[in-house]
Amino acid sequence: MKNNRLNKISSDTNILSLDALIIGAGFSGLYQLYSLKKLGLSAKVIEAGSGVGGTWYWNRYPGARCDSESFTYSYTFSKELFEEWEWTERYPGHAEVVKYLNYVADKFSLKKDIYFDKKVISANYKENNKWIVKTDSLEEFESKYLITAVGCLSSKNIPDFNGSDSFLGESYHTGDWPHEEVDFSNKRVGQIGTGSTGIQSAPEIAEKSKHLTIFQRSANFSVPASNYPLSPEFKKHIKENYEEIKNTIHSNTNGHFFKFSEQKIFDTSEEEREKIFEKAWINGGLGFRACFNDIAFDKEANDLASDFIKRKIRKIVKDPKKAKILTDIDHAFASKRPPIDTNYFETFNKDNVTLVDLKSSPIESITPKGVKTKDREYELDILVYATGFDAMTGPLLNIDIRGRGGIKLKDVWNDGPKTFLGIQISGFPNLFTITGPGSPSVLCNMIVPIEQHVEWINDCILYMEKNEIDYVETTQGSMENWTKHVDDVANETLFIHAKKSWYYGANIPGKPRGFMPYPGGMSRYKAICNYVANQNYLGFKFSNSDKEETFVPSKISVDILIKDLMTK
Ligand code: NA7
Repeated sequence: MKNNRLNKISSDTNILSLDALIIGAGFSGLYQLYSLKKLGLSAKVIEAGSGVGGTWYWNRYPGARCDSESFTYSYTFSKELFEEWEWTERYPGHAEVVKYLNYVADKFSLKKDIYFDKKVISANYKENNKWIVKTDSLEEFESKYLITAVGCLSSKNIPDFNGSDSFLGESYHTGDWPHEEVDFSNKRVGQIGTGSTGIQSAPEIAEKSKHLTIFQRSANFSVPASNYPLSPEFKKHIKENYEEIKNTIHSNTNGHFFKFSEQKIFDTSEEEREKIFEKAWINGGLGFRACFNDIAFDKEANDLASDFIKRKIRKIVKDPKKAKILTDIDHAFASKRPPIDTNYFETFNKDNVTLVDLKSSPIESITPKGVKTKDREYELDILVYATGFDAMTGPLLNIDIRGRGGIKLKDVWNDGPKTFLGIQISGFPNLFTITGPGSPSVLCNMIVPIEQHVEWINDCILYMEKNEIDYVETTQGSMENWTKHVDDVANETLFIHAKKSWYYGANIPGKPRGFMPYPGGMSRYKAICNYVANQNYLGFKFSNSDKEETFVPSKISVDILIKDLMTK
């Protein structure tokens, strides 16, 4: 294996020279570091936070909790790790996830290879097969491979309201929550946003504050999480069933343990249907949408599920005016990311909670005292922005990434993100983007695509090192075909009934619209990736700096490959 760049400081400069540099120390970055070290490569991670955790390091708002079940939100690459870690609840809270990642980092001695408190500001590809990476503390690194592990939901979105800076109270974005406890006692709190995050934080803030005003622009579906402490028997069961759990989540279409029912909604009587919905509601969680085979695919079936949830909301929320605002939902169930909650709708029955319908009375400005809508001003001590993220592209475009000939990623993605498999971008050799746009990532239990991506990238790097290849780069055609394929598949799904969602980039003014994650399912995606690798990396080209294109891409075009695989 070619390995002549180990940890050496270039003699003429102060640049640390590495085989691989990884940006981000969350789930992706930690596993990528572990994997590359196993290959014997020199690799380091640069992380903006002071600790490991990535998204979970920053998202520590009240109620922050994973919506994948804990036993599936675990790495499966190490049986020993899987068997020795014990989750305490059905869904892990943010502090427990951070604890888990610290445990992983310590177990595999990863922290010594992580630079904390450093933010990558630029990454430039130089023609001599080197990426030059700079941080905000002005260090420079050079590496053959650059791997972004920056997460999909890590670039916060703070809407540009008139007078945003004028508020004299405290204001926080949920995705950049302070490490010190925020004291809500006796405070009048305003929360803008009712997505997955706002739905988690509102009940907790209402509990702790004098008054909570929830500003809702779009009503949202939510299903009870039905969280509970895990029993000793269940913990034992998890440890004893590592293989089955691993195989199930890695072969399932969404990376979760639950499977979609075989039963179709219109094959059941009304009475039977109601019973099935009721059982799924009590069981709670993301599995609700799988209680019938067709909720996620057939609009009429989906309408029945939507109707069931709306009836539940009306039953829970005592004030019919509030219930009306909360059920005025403009999208199909699960066509936006479906939140799961603990007492969200019940929160609106509390005397100290006000619901403001921004549809009828939009926010006009943020004032020194609080929030002014068309109808009135709400005086606040604390303002919480639960306003989401510049998803998938934001974390990458926050870094000034320039590829071959100085071409800027920002310019390449001017009309919307384009990748091949979500993993590579033409013009950016040896750059791998874990869970980039075009990967299934955010549509799945994230750990599953993360492990798959890291392993695929590792195999590709191993292939290159064994064959003494200097660079790998996807082709423009592969990228165009894949991006079109992602869009075509999205057009066949119910996602088109929520074109205002962040999946389409619609939450960020000026962001190009296009469905970003791959909606064809994790199992199909994995089959495509494996096929690509088995065909000597079909859709990619390899070459050496001294020899032009030693490896020629296969003649089979990627669209033929996709068509072929889609019919299997
Ligand atoms: P989301 O799902 O993007 O939700 C953001 C919320 O903020 C949503 O209710 C938005 O209303 C609202 N929002 C955004 N901009 C505005 C403005 N300008 N005015 C009023 N309201 C606004 O982000 P989350 O953090 O909740 O969830 C993101 C993911 O993180 C989630 O799927 C989990 O995987 C973790 P809108 O619906 O756009 O009308």
